[in-house]
Amino acid sequence: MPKELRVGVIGCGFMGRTHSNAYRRLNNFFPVEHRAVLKAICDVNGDKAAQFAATWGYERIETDWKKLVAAPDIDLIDICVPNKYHHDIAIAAACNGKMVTSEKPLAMNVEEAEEMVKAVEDAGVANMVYYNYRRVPSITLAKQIVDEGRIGKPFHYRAVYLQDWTIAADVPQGGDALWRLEIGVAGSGVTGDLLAHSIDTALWLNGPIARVVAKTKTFITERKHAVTGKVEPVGIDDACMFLAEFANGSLGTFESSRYARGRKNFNAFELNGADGSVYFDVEEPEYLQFFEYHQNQSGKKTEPHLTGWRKIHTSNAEHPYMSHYWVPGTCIGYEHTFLNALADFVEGIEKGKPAQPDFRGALQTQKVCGAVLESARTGQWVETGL
Ligand code: SOE
Repeated sequence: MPKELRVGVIGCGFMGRTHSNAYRRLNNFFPVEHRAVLKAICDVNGDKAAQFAATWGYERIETDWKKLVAAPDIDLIDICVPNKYHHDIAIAAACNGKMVTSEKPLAMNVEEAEEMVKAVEDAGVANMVYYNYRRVPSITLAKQIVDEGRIGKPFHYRAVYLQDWTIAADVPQGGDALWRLEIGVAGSGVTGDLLAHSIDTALWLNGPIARVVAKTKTFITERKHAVTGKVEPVGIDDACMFLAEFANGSLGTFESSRYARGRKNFNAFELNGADGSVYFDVEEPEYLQFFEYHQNQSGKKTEPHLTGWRKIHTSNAEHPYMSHYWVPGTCIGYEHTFLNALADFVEGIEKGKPAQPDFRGALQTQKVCGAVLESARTGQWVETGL
């Protein structure tokens, strides 16, 4: 008899959908011991929850998250609501002995994140934050290449994450669809939303960031509130750029904006080391580009006439996660990054090796975001404390 993993998901938005899809597909693709059971979906709007439950196959709905986190038929609470609610839900769930997973960023700020780490660790419950881009096979392959020592001494890390959906001045802020623009609900703008992904990937590939200096910009300073209709100041950062110094001595540049006309979800990075480089951009997610100057196994330099960037189609069974899917040469998509993350989480429970980033891991990203925002306020270099 497979063990059951009875899930209660809180939030019916974009992330509620990506996570629900992952639960539904888990046992089709990954040979884990647990069977995911979509027990309950929670949203304050009961009609919305009922519609969502019918679409995704949840057994029941709940409109009060406080009831769900205490429900005896739930093993895992999965937080897919706006950032403002992560802290209270996660702590209540952990206090009730539930496993907890959450969408990124972990919290509104470092203080909240630290309290959440303490709660899950005191309760001894499994936990993870969905930094899903780590589970793009090409990015996981980049990690493998770095860990194999093929990049050599790192010099530069370069990340950009660009979108363009807030350029129009008449886009409101707030409400179900546009809470990412409301400071009191999101905590920050592109820093916590987009750069948090870039930072998580950077920490994973290139180690701790020691210090940062940042500049943020809010291009449109007032927007109508989607619910109240009142024109209110905009408190989020529309764009953020920062310089970073990694603990390993390499230098980083990070750039993010929601005003990069034409860019819908351009999440890219490059790492340059003495022996090689890797480059990825999510508009071509099935490729990882790798430049090898010096082969680490043979110690030989690549022959000059063969030197060049390799564009690796990450679709062989030997590539990360791909043995679970189709035949070589075929691709997987955005939704599978959540499925891969869930599979890692469940395997982590089964093997007693927690999937990363857990809450403590995600606290590192939160600290870098906090330092970036502080630096943007003060104009000074800020130590991250990592
Ligand atoms: C923002 O537009 C957003 O939906 C992020 O919140 C997600 O984390 C990102 O992956 C796609 O863009």
